[in-house]
Amino acid sequence: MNNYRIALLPGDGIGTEVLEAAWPVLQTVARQHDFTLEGTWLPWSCDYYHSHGKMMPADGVEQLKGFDAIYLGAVGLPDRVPDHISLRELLLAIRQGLDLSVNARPHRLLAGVPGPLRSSAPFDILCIRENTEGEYSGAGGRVHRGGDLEVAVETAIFTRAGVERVLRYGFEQARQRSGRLASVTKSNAQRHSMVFWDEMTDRVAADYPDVDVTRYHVDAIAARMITAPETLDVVVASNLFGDILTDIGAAIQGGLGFAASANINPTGGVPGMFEPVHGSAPDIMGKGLANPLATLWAGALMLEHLGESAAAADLMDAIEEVTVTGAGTPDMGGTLSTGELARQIQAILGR
Ligand code: GGG
Repeated sequence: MNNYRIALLPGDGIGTEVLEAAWPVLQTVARQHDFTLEGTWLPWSCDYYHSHGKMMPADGVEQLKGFDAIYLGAVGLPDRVPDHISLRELLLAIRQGLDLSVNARPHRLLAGVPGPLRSSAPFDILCIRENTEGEYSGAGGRVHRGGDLEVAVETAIFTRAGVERVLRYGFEQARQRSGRLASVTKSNAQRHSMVFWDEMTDRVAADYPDVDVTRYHVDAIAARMITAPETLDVVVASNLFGDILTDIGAAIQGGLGFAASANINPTGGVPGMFEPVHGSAPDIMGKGLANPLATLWAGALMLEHLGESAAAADLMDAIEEVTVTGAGTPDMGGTLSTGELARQIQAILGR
């Protein structure tokens, strides 16, 4: 029987609530499919920062290498730790430390979820966001702090290896899906990095003559995701552009409560990290209002990545067996709490 060691990082705010709700559901589906999930809860968070002066131990990334996957809730409590510290020292540090170069985010409507768009045309978009460099490289600095001559510089770094590997992953996905790929830049305005991205797209496309490539500027594809999402399939974008586009993706699939995310290193050898796209939502924390579906969907992505495809499919089916009834948390127009919604799904899986 396969046993998978999972690092559980609830993090902050509703991260704890959604992960605590989702974890028993994953254990149930594992039991039904004859494998086990052995969870280790790691308290790395803004609270941890207050008692230790850092978001995770100095050897945190090394510790994570001992697991098969990382299941994360949310990071950040701006009243306690500035967001640029909590995000960079935990979420971005793990992505960069494990070289999780691909952030894959599926956007489609779950059964029964109306979504906000006027058109009822079904859409199924896989956004692939470059995850370790680009605009979030962390390079830059500030001088003359607080003075009239103050300068802030943030340098976006695009490496040939970094751009090529995320594009290549996108082309592989496109090949397995509809054979269509959208490459996103702003190369009319950003004449160095984004022209380079276009050139790399052409270079990689030469190895995938069966994939139909369309180039979009980020503003144009942002509008298209709202007006005609059914025309898009695999979308590959830089770290910042992907971050923004996947919030639009979340919005058109009904909200951030539905959006799941897989951070992976396509070369393997390190654990992937699976998380809801949403943050810690301090305004609703502790109230049982958080939607656990994004975290459960992220759990399905984790099971798929671990090679447990049948369990992942069963989990998604159970989620949709509930959503199709209209039952849900308040953000879905329902009355269920975080735990109640997760337990309904668990009950279906345990049948
Ligand atoms: N669920 C993880 C989380 O807390 N996300 C909040 C966030 O700000 N993420 C930024 C990012 O994905 O780069």
